[in-house]
Amino acid sequence: MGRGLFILFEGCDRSGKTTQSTRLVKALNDAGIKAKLLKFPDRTTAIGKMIDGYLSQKTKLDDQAIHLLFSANRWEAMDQVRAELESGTTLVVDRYAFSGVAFSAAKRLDIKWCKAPDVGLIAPDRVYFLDIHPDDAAKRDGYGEEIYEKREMQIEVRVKFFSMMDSTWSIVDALKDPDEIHRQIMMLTKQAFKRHKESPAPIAKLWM
Ligand code: FDM
Repeated sequence: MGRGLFILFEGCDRSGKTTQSTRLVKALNDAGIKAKLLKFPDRTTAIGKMIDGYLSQKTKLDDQAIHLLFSANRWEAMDQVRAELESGTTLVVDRYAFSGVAFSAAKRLDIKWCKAPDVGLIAPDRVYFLDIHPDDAAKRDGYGEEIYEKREMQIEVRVKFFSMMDSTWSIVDALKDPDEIHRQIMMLTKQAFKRHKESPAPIAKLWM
């Protein structure tokens, strides 16, 4: 059996990543493909709890310090991620290093500095960018509770995401009907499996 695929969902807040990543995992499992959902930040670890305190505005941290904690929160998961992929499980991930860079660079940290701690993480096979304008996202439920859910910040974050896109990314219109978005994502994922079957690629490293 070959390795699993490493598939990311990225996007601004309230773009529907959680809904769509959950649906993708269920659909893959229903089709007999071993798949699991991961989420970053993983707020359950010791590092994740510090991140949660910061995001929910209970504690304050320097921009640089929180950036490094987000990265550390990914690194602490890498052994597990590699083991799962090698055992044939496809991992669907709700946010990853691109969120790390987009949010910190939106705060005016240097983009090269932002990327550095995540260099060498496992690289994604595919990235689905659920694109929504922050003004539309602001109309959705629950918006505005966490530290970054502010219009100016989200607009800047979206620009930073666009600056990092390459051929592994697909932009999905997050304002479309959720069923239609799911169908589009399933189609893209089937194509990714087909390509990987025809020419299997080893697990690669990010930004190297
Ligand atoms: N976020 C997320 C970052 O600033 N850096 C990161 O590396 C990651 C993974 O944390 F505002 C931000 C993005 C978002 C917040 O988002 C947590 P969720 O997806 O709502 O938990």
